[in-house]
Amino acid sequence: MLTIALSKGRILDDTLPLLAAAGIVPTENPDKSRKLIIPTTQDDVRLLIVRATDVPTYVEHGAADLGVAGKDVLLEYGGQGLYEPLDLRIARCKLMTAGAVGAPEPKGRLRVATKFVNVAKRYYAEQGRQVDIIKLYGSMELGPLVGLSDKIIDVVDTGNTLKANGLEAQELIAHISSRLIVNKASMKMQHGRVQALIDTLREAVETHHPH
Ligand code: PRT
Ligand code: MG
Repeated sequence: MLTIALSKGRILDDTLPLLAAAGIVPTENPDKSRKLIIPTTQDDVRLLIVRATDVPTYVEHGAADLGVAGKDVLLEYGGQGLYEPLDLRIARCKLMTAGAVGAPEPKGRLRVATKFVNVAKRYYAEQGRQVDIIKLYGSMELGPLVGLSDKIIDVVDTGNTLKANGLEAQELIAHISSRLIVNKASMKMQHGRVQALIDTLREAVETHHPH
């Protein structure tokens, strides 16, 4: 059995056409189903539906052989425990700092609210900047509006969410897209199957999302 971990929403929506090109089609609609394990038209391939931030955990521990995760999630997860053989070029966005429109750059310690705590620490350490990182799990945009923080770090696509909350994007930390990730033991023990799937997905990416 090959198990592929995915999150509902944009990653699932953009991954299904790529999997279909490899002949892997879920036997029920994962967006509608309450099931967390979804069989596919290939008897020996199944999908696991998990939270986006949990995908690397399932794959590193071998509960899934493969997974699809945003580069933002992978940067935050860190570590050397996974292979990342393919950029799927889906769910693209940018990881950015943002602050209130027109707000002056604060003197002294900067307060940054984010769910990307590790990314934030690394980013400001590289700049030699003293910061207090405030961990949030969502609605980061509120931080600067209510005086919780000076800035936020979040992923930005159209910028509409920032704009609707009186914020503006400032520095680019990383361009983001989703990556295929593979468990290290699966890559060894099931090398033929896994490599064949990677190769097919690579071709599907070239067709669906050419450079
Ligand atoms: O929703 P949940 O808490 O379960 O987890 P999640 O938010 O991490 O998952 P999901 O499915 O929303 O996002 C999965 C992946 O999609 C992320 O890890 C990113 O790699 C990628 N992605 C691409 C995005 C966006 N675009 C995006 N726009 N993830 C989130 N957003 C959010 C952003 O956080 C902000 O709230 O959309 C809002 C900004 O969008 P704009 O268009 O207004 O700028
Ligand atoms: Mg979300």
